[in-house]
Amino acid sequence: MMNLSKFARYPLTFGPTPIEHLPRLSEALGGDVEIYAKRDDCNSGLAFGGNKLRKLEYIVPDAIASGADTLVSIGGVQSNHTRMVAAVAAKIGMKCRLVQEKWVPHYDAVYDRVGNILLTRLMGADSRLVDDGFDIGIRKSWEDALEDVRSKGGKPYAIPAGASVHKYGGLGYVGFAEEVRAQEKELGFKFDYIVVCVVTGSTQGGMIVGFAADNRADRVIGIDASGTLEQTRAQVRQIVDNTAELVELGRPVRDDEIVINPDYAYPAYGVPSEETNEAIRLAARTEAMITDPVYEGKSMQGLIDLTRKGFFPKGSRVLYAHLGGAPAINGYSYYYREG
Ligand code: 5PA
Repeated sequence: MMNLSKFARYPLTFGPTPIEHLPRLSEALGGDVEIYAKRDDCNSGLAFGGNKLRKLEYIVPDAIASGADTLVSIGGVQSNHTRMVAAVAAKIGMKCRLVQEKWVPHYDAVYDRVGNILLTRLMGADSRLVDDGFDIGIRKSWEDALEDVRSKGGKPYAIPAGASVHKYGGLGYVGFAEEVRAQEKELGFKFDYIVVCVVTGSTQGGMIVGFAADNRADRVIGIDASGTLEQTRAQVRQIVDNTAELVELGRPVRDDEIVINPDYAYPAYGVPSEETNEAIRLAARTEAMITDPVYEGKSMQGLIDLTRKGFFPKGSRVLYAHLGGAPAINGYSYYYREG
């Protein structure tokens, strides 16, 4: 019914990620819904891990086969994705050239010194800051970086923002769905909903294809953190179609199986609202689970608000996909100076 195993996979993660019950958070939200987290934030020993490694496991074999010597990618100043590309380059012995754009109107004094970008530099990546603003699409600055590597005699391998519109970008999160199904068998129950942050789209896109195989793609609730809903939705659609064909899902995915909630992305990509910060504090204080102000804090905010509003019927089991991203919180210290 679906064929993921035909694709080469280069292991970068520890293996299946744990599913953790969050009883104190569930209780704090009224106790009518049981909340669990799948800890993809703890998936690897490579530079704190996160969702990008699942995607990159299916991209690295193609990069190696291409004969490239330099991975080239793009993100914001505090991009988790570029941290992960830098980590993978170090691990497989390639060079790494990164374009880091001013995606976020945020001005902590050390924003471009700490967290993700600090780790990225530490791992030896050639990281260049440029002035362009937020856009999840293919960027000129990225094309320029590829050309720059070529002009210096290097052989670049191109990885787009979030590893999303890469032909194999969606495969990793098809694997996530297969992993959840196997874990559900052991747990003896199935999750009613999965909550996941969405920006460049291949995390949720892959999950949608993976869960379409047992007809519950519409239970994957994407929480938009991009603030550019139409573009993100169109990109998810494209990734779903491409990935469904690759793994031979055997049927088209309907539009109503792609669920993205835009209500928590305010005030802007990369900027937390007061409610985002309250969500980050609640997860930290009930479960010591650290979420960041750009991505997981917003999906946590969505999870909390939807639970309080009664969106999930009483007795539901909800799986929060924790995709990583905690290092960025260091670039936002002013918000949390009193906790
Ligand atoms: C990111 C993305 P997608 O981009 O696959 O939709 O995933 C959203 C997401 N959570 C969710 C975390 C921790 C993320 O890092 N990060 C990007 C980055 O440059 O880091 C691609 C935007």
